[in-house]
Amino acid sequence: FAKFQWEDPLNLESQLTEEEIAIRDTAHEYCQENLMPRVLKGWRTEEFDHGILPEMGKLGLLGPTIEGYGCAGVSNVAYGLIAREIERVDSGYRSTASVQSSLVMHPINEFGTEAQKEKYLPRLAKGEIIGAFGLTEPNHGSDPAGMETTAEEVDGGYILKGSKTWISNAPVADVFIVWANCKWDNRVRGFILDKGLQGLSAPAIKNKIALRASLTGSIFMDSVEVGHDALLPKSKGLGSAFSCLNSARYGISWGVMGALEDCVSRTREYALERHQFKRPLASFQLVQKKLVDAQTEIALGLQASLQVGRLKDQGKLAPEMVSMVKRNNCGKALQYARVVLDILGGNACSDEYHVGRHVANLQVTNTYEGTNDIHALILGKAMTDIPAFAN
Ligand code: TGC
Ligand code: FAD
Repeated sequence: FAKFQWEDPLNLESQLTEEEIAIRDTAHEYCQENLMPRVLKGWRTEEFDHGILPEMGKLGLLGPTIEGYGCAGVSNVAYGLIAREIERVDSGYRSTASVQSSLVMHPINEFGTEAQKEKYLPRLAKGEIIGAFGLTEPNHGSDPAGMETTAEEVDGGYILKGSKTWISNAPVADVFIVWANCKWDNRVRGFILDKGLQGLSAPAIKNKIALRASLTGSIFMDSVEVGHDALLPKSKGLGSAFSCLNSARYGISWGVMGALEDCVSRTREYALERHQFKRPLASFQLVQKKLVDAQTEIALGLQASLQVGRLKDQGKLAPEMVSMVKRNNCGKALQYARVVLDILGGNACSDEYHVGRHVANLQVTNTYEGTNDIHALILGKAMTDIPAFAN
């Protein structure tokens, strides 16, 4: 028999290419040596660390699946492995990176003109500029089809009016991908807005109780005038916005497994060291069950994401597959991070033990990019052909 490795129970390592292992190792080393020492400050102060994206850019971690424009052009599995390593430290840092890669660089690459790609992608890849993605509105979260933001065609370009809320990176963004209902044909399209445009503002939402190391804000568009070159011309309908979510949701399915892995490894070590009733906590059956349940979900969740990643690389992806792994992995990560948190006893309360921070973050990952229940309904529609969310 092979020796059982508890940290990689189903030997995921054997399913990765040499290139994927090298990228994973680079990301792991960077995250543990450079992000981990900064996370408590970021969490406590809600301050954005402007050094981080350029550092990630230097290592090729931003927009890594894109070919050309200074991007690495690696597999979707490699992209997932990067997300897992970043989120092993903090979901907020992963959020910052996945918005940049999947929600800003991806739509520019998919729906933009050559000039837009040349203008934005190399700088986004280097982390010189920061991007944000505005789909959610104050009155339209799970149901973006009802969005109130509009674009009107005028001489020389467009005027955008409306607001977006709960937007990652918005307060520090240099470039905004904003989705608006176009008045001329009532279809949703994407626009690139540069920071500093008259009528455009992006104030921070402060005092969050989760994702504190990543900035979140609103986007207000008070008759913002842009040229024709702001339109992403190949974006056609809400499906274009959703196609960006496929990529980000897929990355999140890997990322949250990284967060849960960190929770398990920290609580396992704690359980081995801490004694009660003259025995290590790890010797109690109830404690072992908590660790085993969580580690089993990690092993299964990673296998599922790996399979979806391989299918994505082969062009055989169905969006419902992404809904399944996003929903399952986010739900399981939240549930089991909460279970192992109990192992810390009173120390669960301290941010220095890190697991409570992951639990708070994982509530958000289970909500954004489509809530757990919305993904259940997407899958329910696929199984029954009846859309439970529609009239
Ligand atoms: P529906 O009629 O189902 O679809 C409208 C059009 O879109 C197409 N489509 C997709 N295309 C590609 N990929 C997908 N996953 C797609 N899902 C749908 C569909 O084929 C159709 O195309 P066409 O050509 O026929 O027009 O639309 P609906 O309005 O009924 O949608 C329902 C529902 C619930 C599925 C959808 O509204 C939904 O997914 N809601 C959740 C909203 C959401 O996920 N928001 C995320 C905001 S961004 C964010 O949270 C970033 S956090 C980032 C971070 O910090 O990491
Ligand atoms: P609602 O849609 O009001 O849902 C509230 C509850 O009702 C949920 O439990 C939901 O599952 C349930 N519900 C809604 N409809 C149904 C239904 N038909 N059947 C059953 N239950 C239903 N958005 C962006 O566009 N860009 C970003 O960068 C971004 N970053 C975010 C960062 C953070 C920290 C957070 C918290 C959110 C972010 N979001 C972002 C927004 C996020 O995508 C939305 O919060 C999410 O889609 C849910 O929308 P909502 O908050 O309006 O909840």
